[in-house]
Amino acid sequence: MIETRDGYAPQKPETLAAYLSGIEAVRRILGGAPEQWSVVEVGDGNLNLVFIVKGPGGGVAVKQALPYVRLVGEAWPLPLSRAHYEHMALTEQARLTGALLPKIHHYDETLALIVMELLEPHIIMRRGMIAGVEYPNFAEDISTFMARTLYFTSDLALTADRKKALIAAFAGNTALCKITEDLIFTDPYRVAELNRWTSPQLDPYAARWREDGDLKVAVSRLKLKFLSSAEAMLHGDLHTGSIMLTPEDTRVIDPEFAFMGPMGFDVGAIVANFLINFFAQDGHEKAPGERDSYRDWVLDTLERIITEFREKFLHVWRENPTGDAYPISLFQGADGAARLEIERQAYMDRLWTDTVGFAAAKMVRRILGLAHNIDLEWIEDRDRRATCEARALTLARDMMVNAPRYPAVADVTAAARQVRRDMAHF
Ligand code: SR1
Ligand code: MG
Repeated sequence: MIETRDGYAPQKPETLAAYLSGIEAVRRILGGAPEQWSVVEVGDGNLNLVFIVKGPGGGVAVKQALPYVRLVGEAWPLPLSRAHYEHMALTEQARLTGALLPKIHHYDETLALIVMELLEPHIIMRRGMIAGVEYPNFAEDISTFMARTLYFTSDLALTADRKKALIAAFAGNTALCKITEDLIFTDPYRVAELNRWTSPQLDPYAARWREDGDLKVAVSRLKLKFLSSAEAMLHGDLHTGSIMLTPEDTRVIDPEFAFMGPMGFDVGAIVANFLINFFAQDGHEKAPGERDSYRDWVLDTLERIITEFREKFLHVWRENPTGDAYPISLFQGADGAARLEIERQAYMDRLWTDTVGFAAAKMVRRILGLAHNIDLEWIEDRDRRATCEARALTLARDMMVNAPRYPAVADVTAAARQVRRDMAHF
C-alpha cells in the first residue's frame, strides 16, 4: 500500500517555491522574490525527487522522498520514514566529519523533505570517473569519512548504553535494509523478476550464478553478517553515485540506507565501485590503451583509500579508547599495550576480509541484479560491455568465495589487472 500522511504531498516546481518562501533561512540564501526563483527537478536516482532551486542570491538543493521506488513506480511502495533516517545520519555524520557533507538548511519530517546546500561545481563522482577525471583529494577525504563515522559509532568508541540507543534509533529503517537484503544478497543468485543483465552475452554467467553452491554459501554468510552485525552506523549506500565532488572538495550525500550494520559493507561499496569503474574503462576509451593511466589512477587511489582508512581507524582507536569494548583497564599489565595493539591489527584484518566479500556482492548486484551502474550501462557496444562485466564477475566470484586469499588491497588490485589481461573479448 502506498503510504499517505496528513500534510504530505510530492512537490512540484510550482508548489516548492511557495513552500520555500516560508522558510526564513532558505529565503535569505535564495534572495529576491519567489517569482524570481527557478525550480527544476533533476532527480536521476532510483528513489527520490531532487530539485535545484536558484534565486538571485544563491541556490539550494531539495530532496524529497516519494512513497514508492521511483525506478519501478507505485507498484513498489517505500516508506517516507527513510527521510527521517537520512536526516538522522546526516546529523551524526556532520558531527563526526564536518565539511565532508552538504550543509543542511532545513528538514521537514511531514513532507519527508531536506533542503541542503547546492553543491556547485561538484558533480556525481561516478560521472567524473566515467569521463576519466582524477580526484587527488578523494583518498584522503573518503578514508577520513569512513574511519570517523565507523569508529565513533562503534563499541570501540561508545559505551554500551549509547551504542544500544543508536541501534534503537536506526532499527526502524527496515524497508531500506530489505532492499539491500533482496537486491544485493539474494536476487542475483536466484530467478527473480527484476533481475537483468546484458543478454544474451551474459546468459551463461547468470545461469551459473544460480547453480553455484560455493557462491550461494558465501553470499549467505555475508547476508547473515549484514542482518546481524550491528557494528557501527553505516552510510548504507556508499557508492560513487552517493559522492559529489570536485578535484579539491568531496561531499558524501544520500545516507537514506543508514542503519547499524557491519563496517565492511560501507568500505566494500567503495572498493566495488572502484573495481567496476576500472573494468568499465575498456568500454569508454576511444582507442586501446587511451585510458591506461586512468586505470592506474583508479587502482592506485583504491590502494590509498584502504591503506589510509586502516591507518586513520587505528589512530582514532589508539587516541579514543572510550568504548566498552577492549577496556583499557584490561590491558595495563606488563605486555598489555602490546597485546592490545596485536588485537587491533587482527581486528583490521577481519574488517578487510569482510570488505572483500561485501565488495564482491556489490559488484555482482550491479551486473546481474536490478539496479545497474552507468559506468557499465553507458557502454553502448553490448559485446564490449559484456566483456567488462564478465571480467568484473569473474574477479567478484573469487573475492567472495576466497576472500582470505586477498589479505591486502594490493592483492585485489593485482587480481583485477590479471583478470583484465587474461579474459578474452566477446
Ligand atoms: C530499488 S533501489 C535500488 C538501489 O538504489 C539505491 O541507490 C541502492 O543502491 C539500492 O539498492
Ligand atoms: Mg541514493
